[in-house]
Amino acid sequence: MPTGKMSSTGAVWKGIIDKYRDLLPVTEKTPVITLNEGNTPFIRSRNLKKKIGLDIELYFKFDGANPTGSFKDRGMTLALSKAMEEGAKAVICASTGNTSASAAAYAARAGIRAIVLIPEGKIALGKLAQALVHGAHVLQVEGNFDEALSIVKALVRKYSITLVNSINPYRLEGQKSAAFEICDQLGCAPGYHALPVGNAGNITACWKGYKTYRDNKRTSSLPVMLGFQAAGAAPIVLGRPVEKPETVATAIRIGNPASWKGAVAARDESGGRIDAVTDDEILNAYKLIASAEGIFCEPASAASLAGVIKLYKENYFRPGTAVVCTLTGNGLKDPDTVFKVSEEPLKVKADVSAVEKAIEGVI
Ligand code: AN7
Repeated sequence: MPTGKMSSTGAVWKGIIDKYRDLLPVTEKTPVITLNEGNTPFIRSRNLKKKIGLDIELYFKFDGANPTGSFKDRGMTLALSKAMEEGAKAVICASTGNTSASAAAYAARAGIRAIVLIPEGKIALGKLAQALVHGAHVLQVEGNFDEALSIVKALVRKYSITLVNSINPYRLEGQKSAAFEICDQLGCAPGYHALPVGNAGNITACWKGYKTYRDNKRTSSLPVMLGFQAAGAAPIVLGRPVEKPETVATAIRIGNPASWKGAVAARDESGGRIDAVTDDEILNAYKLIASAEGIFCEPASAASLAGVIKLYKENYFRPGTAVVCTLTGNGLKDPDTVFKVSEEPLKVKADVSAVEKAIEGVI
């Protein structure tokens, strides 16, 4: 007989604050604002070895399966929970799309307003739709992400609104949970962890997460961190800000990353690399993950696999070592890019013989 009561011992997933509370800066007084984010699929590559000869133990951490479709939810649950604890009435961020979608959703959940600044015409339509439907106050700035972030920083100095870009330390604290989960799902720390790099918060957070787990004796080793920027937006690779960043991967169209130093530390402390991949390499990997593995991620996310393919060709990887690619965002956010890499579907008459003719050679 159903009792209507939830089992307190059951394995019900209640989000990353509930799961990793002992490793996060929360107390009993912190109101938990959650959409049950985290616990995302950890998927072993099945077909890339045969398809392109990529002979490594490869896994995808599909963070596009988070509630708003990106890894940002991991940080946003903590940022909004702490903001509510501190009595915030509104939050604000600049965004290439995913941060604004996540901030809008978690602010709605918390019952406060979100103000989001996005670069005009340069965010995927699904992300804009999310910010709007969650009731954020959306401003399209006639400029790029870096300019929008400078404006937001100036505003929070003047007004009491909480900044929820990744310069808010709670964002990175929450995003550490991706590293915790990877270790839990793999049973140990991976040998290598590859991520796309935009504002460089995620690579910074994951590296900190691996160190936290190691320091707490939950793992005994640390991975080599690999970050990949788009070639047209690769300030860390170039060693200087890029004034007019350009890439098809609009999520990482960022010329002056806020967590630049954190990314360099992750690279240097782990003995890793931060490299650039071209838009062609990104789109190639994007199509490959979807068509050969059944996982639909957004273009920026595919920079991780594009980079792994690039390094594999240089004989970079130690054999027999697990390589994890974070797939940061869901492909459904940006359907427009699909039509850049796919052919239009055939049109057929509505009769059996016309369809038979059209599928000749397919079956
Ligand atoms: C899908 O939403 O910066 O290096 O404003 O959406 O931690 O910035 C998004 C970044 C990778 C880069 N993949 O992560 C924003 C924003 C996706 C992203 C990144 C972003 P960071």
